[in-house]
Amino acid sequence: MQEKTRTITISKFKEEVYAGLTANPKYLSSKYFYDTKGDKIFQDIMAMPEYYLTDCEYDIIEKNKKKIAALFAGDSNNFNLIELGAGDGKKTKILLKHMVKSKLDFKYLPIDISQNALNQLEKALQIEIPSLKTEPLQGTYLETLDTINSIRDTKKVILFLGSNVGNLLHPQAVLFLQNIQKAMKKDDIFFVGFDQKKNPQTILDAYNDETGITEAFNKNILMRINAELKGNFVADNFLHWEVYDPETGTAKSYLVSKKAQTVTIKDLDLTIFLKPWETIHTEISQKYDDEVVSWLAKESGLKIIEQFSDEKKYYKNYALKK
Ligand code: AVJ
Repeated sequence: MQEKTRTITISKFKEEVYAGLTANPKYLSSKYFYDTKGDKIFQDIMAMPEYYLTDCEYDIIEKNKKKIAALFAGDSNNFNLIELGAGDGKKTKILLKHMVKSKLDFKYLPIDISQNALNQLEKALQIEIPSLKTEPLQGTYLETLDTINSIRDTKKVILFLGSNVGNLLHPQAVLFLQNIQKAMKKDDIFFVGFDQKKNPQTILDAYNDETGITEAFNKNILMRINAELKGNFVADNFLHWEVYDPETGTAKSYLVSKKAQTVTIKDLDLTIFLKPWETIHTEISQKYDDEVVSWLAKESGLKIIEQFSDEKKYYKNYALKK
């Protein structure tokens, strides 16, 4: 990463950590889960049997790859496939392989907040699909919208898999989707995954596995503050706590302080005091149904043109147009 970008990223991290830990109630943003260690833990999450999201979406893409590829290509002979939050690209690779085999003319532009994830993805793609044209881009979704916006002459297919939109509450999700819509032209396609409402226990289990992988993922944000901002959080002094409200479809993650404790973060010149059982809210994982997805689409000026689901109806991918 360029030095300038890195400085900006770090000061943003500092700023947001400061704001969150001095707020009442306290919070930290889940976008900071993804450092090298966090990327690795998230890969472990995706491989857990409880975390059904990845398997469902993998299934949907595998079973429908022909249809999806045809939908993406339409009658254009050249397009850009832009992926927001590409991560390790496990699911996208099925599509990429199929599309390259079908001789579709396209370029793949993976975007991710984690430079580490992008480097690994690029390396893997060079080996697995050497003829694929790739152009990785580091940044948050919002930062990279500008780049997406600047691609005007070539057809765009925007991928947003993994129910990543679920990290946003509805009002922010609408703003985000409106920005996507503004960056789209008539023939462009937005292909997005929305995890569906289901038995609340299934959802709780996905975010509260017995092996403690999700716990380690949640606590990794504290470890990152320790490493990058000279903090002294003690992971064992916190509980990983997950709640799911079946009425709103909102799953929320917390770190709960097990006792009265002080934490100092040197680089922020900050000492915070946590009361026993005080919370730090770290993540939202919103769940959806067709009605809510239709509402989100309408609010952001998009139309659902097709949808795909797994057999259990746990998860859905929707193709949207302007
Ligand atoms: C990558 C945001 C889709 O919310 O399901 C997994 C992240 N957090 N386990 C999700 C996550 C805890 C995940 N997203």
